[in-house]
Amino acid sequence: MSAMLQDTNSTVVGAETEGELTDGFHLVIDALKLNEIETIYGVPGIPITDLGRLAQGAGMRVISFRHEQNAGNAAAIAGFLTKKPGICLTVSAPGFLNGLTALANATTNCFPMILISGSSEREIVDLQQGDYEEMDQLAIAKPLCKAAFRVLHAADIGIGVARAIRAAVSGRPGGVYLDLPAKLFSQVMDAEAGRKSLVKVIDAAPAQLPAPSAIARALDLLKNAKRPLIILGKGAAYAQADEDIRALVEKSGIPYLPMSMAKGLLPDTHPQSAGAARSQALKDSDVVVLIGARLNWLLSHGKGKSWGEPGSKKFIQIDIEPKEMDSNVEIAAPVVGDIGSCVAALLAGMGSSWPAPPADWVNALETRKEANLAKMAGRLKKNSTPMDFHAALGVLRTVIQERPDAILVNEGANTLDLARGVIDMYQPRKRLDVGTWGVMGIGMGFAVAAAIETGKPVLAVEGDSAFGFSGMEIETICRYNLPVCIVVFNNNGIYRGTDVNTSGTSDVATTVFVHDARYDLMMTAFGGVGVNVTTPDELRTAVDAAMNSGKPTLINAVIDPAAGSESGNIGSLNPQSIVKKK
Ligand code: ADP
Ligand code: TZD
Ligand code: MG
Repeated sequence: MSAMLQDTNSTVVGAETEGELTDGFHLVIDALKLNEIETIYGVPGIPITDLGRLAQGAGMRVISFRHEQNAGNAAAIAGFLTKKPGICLTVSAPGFLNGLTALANATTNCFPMILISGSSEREIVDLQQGDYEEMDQLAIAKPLCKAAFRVLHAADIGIGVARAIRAAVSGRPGGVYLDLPAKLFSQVMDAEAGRKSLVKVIDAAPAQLPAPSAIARALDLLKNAKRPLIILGKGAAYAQADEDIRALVEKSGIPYLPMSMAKGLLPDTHPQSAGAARSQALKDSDVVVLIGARLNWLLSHGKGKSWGEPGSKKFIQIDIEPKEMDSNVEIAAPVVGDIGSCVAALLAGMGSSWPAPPADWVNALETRKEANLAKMAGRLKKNSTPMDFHAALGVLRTVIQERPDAILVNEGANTLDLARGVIDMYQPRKRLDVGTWGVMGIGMGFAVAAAIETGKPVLAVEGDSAFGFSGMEIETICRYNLPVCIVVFNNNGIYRGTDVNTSGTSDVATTVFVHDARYDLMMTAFGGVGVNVTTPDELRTAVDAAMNSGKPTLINAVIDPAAGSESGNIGSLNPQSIVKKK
């Protein structure tokens, strides 16, 4: 059937070559380039095949994936890493829907991205007459992103792209959908008029200064705290105000906790890090400063057992989104603005001397931290066969310690939760993971974009289930020869590989995979390096070789199938049947 369909080809020579006419294809590319967007992540097909082709021809980096969800995840994390919207380009209906999960996830995580999708003809879609890949994409995207726009006329491409960029990065960042119907691409207009129609966005994410009264209120509360705590979230990592955030933490002397993707904003080995005394820090603190972190499920909504006695806590919250305040509990001192401006204002307001937090509080956390770290050190050294999670993670902890500029991508359940605790991070925005939703499938998309956007080596630590969601992109990694080392923690399944089907039929249990699978052999199929390892020493040798060579590598790390626990660290969220049927 597809042979009978004609792809939409540009009938016009580019504006640069003839200087008279331009078309929708070229205007989209020119609009992106004018706004310094240089990379597109996507999957080709009708009606955007030529858009990718021409963008590549015009000097953009166009990275073709095997599935749109992975391209979308790549775009989203590119946005997080660069503060510029990452671009994902998809075909109509099914391609669009495949990209939509990533768009929704980006919005949930406050990552700026733009999903640009081709779509079918409006006249036919709106009358539901059955066009090729017919779907009312704009209506479907709208509730899942920050903003959604459709462009019908070539002359409006410039303003459409500009609106999409501004919507993605201003205020709370998030996902934007841009709908470009097939007919738009071949619309022709005068090249000079086309050039004039383009818009270079001025100050896309304007600084938002906090009110001086809000800063004074926050400092007043903080100064009188007996057991203050700072929590850094991924908004703080995104803001790229690294120096000032560090200065605020150090000048105040207050213990801090990094949320998962804020690890490394200050090195995890920093003396003020309370990461290893997290439970006690949350429970016993009296004034908590949230910097770019929401009081959502990841912080038990700011209340309940993990936060100690009801009413024992006062919150100072720094966030760009005013309606984030009081979302779960009362915020005693809301500081609304961008983190760079807010932290700078707090620093200025602290003056030249600031009282150190009470020593008994700092010492109590320090004692707990040392005890917990000592406990963990013993577990990391275990040399059991098969390896448990800690034995394998002890190796990867050293790898990152020795290569602090490498980027760590991490997903899974046990593989995620234990790696987060074990692997110290030393630099900002080096840990990329499942984020607010705890979504599986970000792995290979994040790994590709991390390598492309930063040029740094990437270590992707993946549960065997997690890896499967985006595993086909190892071909993409090999195709672009990216310095990505994937370590699959292979415990034969989801959480554990030891579950039993109680029905007596021959099907395996629902959480169990093929035993002793060799994920490494997948990598060799595409010319990458595949290694199977069963001991910490073998793991160490294989990861070192991969990180040193920069060659695409997949290491199948055999993990004891009985070592994990159901749902990793969040078993308490997992409803389980208490009714036993005969
Ligand atoms: P974590 O999961 O690490 O706790 P969240 O994703 O819950 O972090 O919170 C990130 C918060 O940071 C969001 O509420 C978002 O509005 C905020 N944010 C993102 N960028 C900025 C910025 N530049 N300035 C201020 N707040 C920001
Ligand atoms: N689907 C999606 C998109 N996201 C999810 N989070 C899940 C399903 C449910 N889920 C988890 O929350 S973790 C996980 C799934 C399927 C996989 C855990 O298995 P793993 O990790 O092999 O990746 P461990 O190390 O075996 O625990
Ligand atoms: Mg597993």
